[in-house]
Amino acid sequence: MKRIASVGIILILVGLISACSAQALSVSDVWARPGTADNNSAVYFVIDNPTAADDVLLSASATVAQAVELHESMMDGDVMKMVPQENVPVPAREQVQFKQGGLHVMLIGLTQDLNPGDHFTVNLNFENAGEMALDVEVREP
Ligand SMILES: [Cu+2]
Repeated sequence: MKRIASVGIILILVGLISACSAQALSVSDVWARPGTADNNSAVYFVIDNPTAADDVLLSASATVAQAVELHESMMDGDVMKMVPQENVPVPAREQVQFKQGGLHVMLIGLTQDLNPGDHFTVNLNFENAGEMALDVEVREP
């Protein structure tokens, strides 16, 4: 009887641990617009933070561009302009969308052509979740 009880407790603990590990920050729907060498492109995705802790996207890096910046597009009167972001907060239990006309990872000065179907890597650096390597697919918008 005692033994059955302790097995039960162990199963509960295992269940709790796997529930916790499933609740990690994740990034999905990763894609980039096509571009040619020396021009610019942008990377889009969705960050999902199911955890109880706020996180912050601190920076992004990639070898396919000379510079990589966090930007947000916004309307200034009739003109769409891009504003560099020092970082992007990802609050607890929220999703943050990087999408056309909004937040994006700007690839400045491409070191190679990006054609539809190509894949490359972008690294995101989060305050809590740490470094995350994304497989990016180039796609027509
Ligand atoms: Cu931009």
